[in-house]
Amino acid sequence: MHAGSSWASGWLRMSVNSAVLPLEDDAREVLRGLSARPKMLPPRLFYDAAGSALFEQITELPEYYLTTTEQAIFEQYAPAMVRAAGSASTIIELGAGTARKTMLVLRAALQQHRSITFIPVDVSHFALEMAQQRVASELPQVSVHPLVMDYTSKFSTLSRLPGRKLVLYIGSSIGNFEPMAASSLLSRLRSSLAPGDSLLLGTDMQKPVDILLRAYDDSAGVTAHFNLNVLARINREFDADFDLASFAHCVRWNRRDSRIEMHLSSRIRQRVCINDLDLTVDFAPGETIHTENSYKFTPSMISSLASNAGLTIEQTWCDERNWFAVTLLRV
Ligand code: AVI
Repeated sequence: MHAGSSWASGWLRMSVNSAVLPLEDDAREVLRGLSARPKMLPPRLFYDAAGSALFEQITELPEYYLTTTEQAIFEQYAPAMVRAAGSASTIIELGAGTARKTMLVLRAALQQHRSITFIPVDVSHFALEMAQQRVASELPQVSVHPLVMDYTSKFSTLSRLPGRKLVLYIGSSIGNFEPMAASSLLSRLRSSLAPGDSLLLGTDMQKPVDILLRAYDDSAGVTAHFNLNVLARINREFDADFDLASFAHCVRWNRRDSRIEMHLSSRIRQRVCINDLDLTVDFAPGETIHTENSYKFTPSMISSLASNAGLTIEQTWCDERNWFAVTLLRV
């Protein structure tokens, strides 16, 4: 794959196939996941347009402390973070979302550099447009070059970007990867950066279980809706007949692996047809589809993640309850 246009010309695009490949990947993963025992689906399937909008709603729920806690850390420490990162003039954000917290970093970077380039990276055009509009209206001095790319599979484009780089990977998105996959992702990221470049990594920390369970099973039912939306997506994209009312949102704390798990539990014995995949799936009452893991970290888990990826921990910033951490890692 190659960048289809010069990075200086605005939007960066991967090859023409990038719009087609994910669908084929989705079909393969739905087939494999629903044929497996226990049944599972990859969490990236949550993020169609409806799922992305539901996730935005989740970030505003009182029970979902992650976003507000991380935001408060950035509000307090963004200037210190940017100083500690050194003289980075190119700021890259993986899984850019709406770039709310990033604005704090960009503002702090502008205090230290007259010219800053911001590269939000996401598979979703929609998220990138929102990020671009926000930065253009609030910080017109920053030059924004959105990059449409699946950062979970490749980083090669990043190595061609000029200047000292600071990568933001925040929101505890790393927590949705299995530990080996998380280390491998960070290690591939490290290989595409140069010595002296750095990464700000946001991680949700272990805390009392009742707080964790409420964050993923909110009283307004938004997270339940977000979880069930994956079945609506499979109905629409693969001509399936999941009856959403026959599945229940189910959240568990897995102490051994230090993670919150989301499942969809079949309320009854039932058979579901996924016509486009020529697949029939039988469910026993109470049988589940495992849809997401969200790892909750300890300082030693962050240390292992960093050392497995060949990165050095330089500094960590936390809120006063130690519920969330933002760690500066150096290449
Ligand atoms: C995107 N990610 C960090 C969220 C999390 O907390 O693991 C996804 C999410 N799942 C349910 N609520 C939010």
